[in-house]
Amino acid sequence: MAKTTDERDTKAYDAGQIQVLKGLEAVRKRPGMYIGSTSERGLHHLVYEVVDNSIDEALAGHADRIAVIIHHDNSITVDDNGRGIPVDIHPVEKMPGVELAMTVLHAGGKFDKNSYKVSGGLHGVGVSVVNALSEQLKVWIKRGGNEHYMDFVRGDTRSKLKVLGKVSGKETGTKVWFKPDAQIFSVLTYNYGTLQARLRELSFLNKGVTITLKDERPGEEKEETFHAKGGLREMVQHLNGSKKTLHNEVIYLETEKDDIGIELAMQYNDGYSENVFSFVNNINTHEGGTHLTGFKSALTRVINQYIQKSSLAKKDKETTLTGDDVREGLTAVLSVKVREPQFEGQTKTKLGNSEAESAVKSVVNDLLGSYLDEHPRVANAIIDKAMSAARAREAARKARDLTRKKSALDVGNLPGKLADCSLSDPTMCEIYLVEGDSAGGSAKQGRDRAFQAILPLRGKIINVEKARIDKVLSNEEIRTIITAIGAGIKEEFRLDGTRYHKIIIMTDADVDGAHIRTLLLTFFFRQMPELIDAGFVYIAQPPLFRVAKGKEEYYAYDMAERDEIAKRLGGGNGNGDGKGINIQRYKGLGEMNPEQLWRTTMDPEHRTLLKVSMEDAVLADNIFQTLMGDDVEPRRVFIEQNARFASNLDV
Ligand code: 0RA
Repeated sequence: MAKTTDERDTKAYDAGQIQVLKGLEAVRKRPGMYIGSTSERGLHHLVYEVVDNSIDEALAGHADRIAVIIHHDNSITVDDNGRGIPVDIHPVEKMPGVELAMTVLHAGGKFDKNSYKVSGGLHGVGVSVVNALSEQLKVWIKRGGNEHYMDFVRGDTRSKLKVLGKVSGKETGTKVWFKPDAQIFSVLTYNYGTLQARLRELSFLNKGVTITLKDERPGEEKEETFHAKGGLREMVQHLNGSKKTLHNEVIYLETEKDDIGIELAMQYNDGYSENVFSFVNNINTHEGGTHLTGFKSALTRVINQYIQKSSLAKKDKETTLTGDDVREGLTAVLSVKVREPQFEGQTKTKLGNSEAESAVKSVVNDLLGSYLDEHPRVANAIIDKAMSAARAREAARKARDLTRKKSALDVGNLPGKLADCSLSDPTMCEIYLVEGDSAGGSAKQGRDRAFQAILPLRGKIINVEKARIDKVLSNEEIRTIITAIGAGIKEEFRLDGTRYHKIIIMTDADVDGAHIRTLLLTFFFRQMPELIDAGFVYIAQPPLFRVAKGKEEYYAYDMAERDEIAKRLGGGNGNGDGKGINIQRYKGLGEMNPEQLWRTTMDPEHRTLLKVSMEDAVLADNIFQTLMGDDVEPRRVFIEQNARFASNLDV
């Protein structure tokens, strides 16, 4: 058969090069397929991809230092002291190893089959993807006594591999510099904090590796070093921060089982939440998976077994602790290294390998079991905590049954303090949660009783972040609120059960008022987040000043407005004083009579309400943690600066 021109041209390339063209063009055409997005996330992903390669060298025992630099033009350098990417000609692909790695998709495995590669899964698309998506990339390799150099433009080789000069034979490493392509990325500015968080995490996850991050951008200059001699132990200490711990030593194990590397660190604090993080090959498995299941079931089993074996069982022999009980106050990080991870789930962050479950389960059973035997004081502290969690769980169940019964939409069961409205259509109805009995009284008199209900709250309600659920539910004010709203809480919350579509928090404009408001918002956030999501929670805005002249009176909601009104009333002399102008500063809601309260704060025609939004639940959670955590100072600052999670909305 006669050869066509096309076939002859094709033959002029070798197989490897054809793949080059096809491969990297595909990456540039559909970058999202390889790095997830071309916005900020994707931009940072480029750095992680290169760093992952260096981490692989470290895990194979050949590198212990990785340096990352953000240059003035948002180009990046990643430098390591590993073996250096191979530079010899690949026997099949007929090009230097480094060129193969940089220009062929998934070339990694082609020249190092036996090494223990753990990066993979989410990242692990290969450094060639970074090359394809960079306007320019340069690589320096110290290997075999020479420094080699090569560079690329948008994935294409610009200059062939060359030797720059001699180095000492012991000196090895790889340095990659790249500038993300403005034709590809919509965001080109690196966020120091994002890189910092990931590099710090990598240092915890890869014990002993020193990672530095340097920012050279004008005005941003800084440099940090991340190094965790104790690995995950230090990560757990970092996570527990200033919390009070139940035992000093972080419980730690590191081993290998069935070819799976397993590292676990855990420490209990006296709080009520569970903070367990899991990783597979350095990737955060947000959705958990088999490894996490193995850990959780072993933990529950080991602790229950310890109770059975010890005399504790006699005291409390009915108790079988649940997983939730034994994880109350637990901070733990589990990291496994798996050769061929199967990632599943919505965001591909759930491990599917079944062998990981049995390996982790058996290791935690054995090693944690003997740890507890050898450390009875630690064991007892943990068991005390879990036992009291179990008792609280039981008490909470009873309390919940009680509120559930009471919350039937039966008017007879509504709390006595509630002045309910006469309409019954929830979409028309609103409830004011009012600080104090006296303001509550004014609100009851001033309201439009057709659609406005008033619930006065006495004193401060309980801090729901610091108290356990049973205590929260036994608090009188809290129970009253739950019953009045009528939609239940937590798992049993039903949005369509809510009796009001506006739940309006009305507190004094002082620090105490801000505190009560914060406590209420924390309560809603923790117990009825759906209510915030639905946009049903509001904050009333009472005026701060009354400005009057003779029979004319106006209300001002801030000082600027006060001065403006005073100026107007003052006949244009701008002083606001004298001339019979009376300025009253409201210190509390109680200083307003019912009529004033209605006109300024409750009348839908004139009032301003702030709608509480939860656009970013994670951010809200952080804010509440800051507010309600153990540190007093940030809470004080926050309260003084007022609610940040409320967005202005005229209703
Ligand atoms: C394949 C084989 C060998 C090293 C590497 C890849 C390697 C890649 C990168 C990327 C960044 N830093 C890196 N360091 C090493 C080693 C082959 C050998 O020496 O036997």
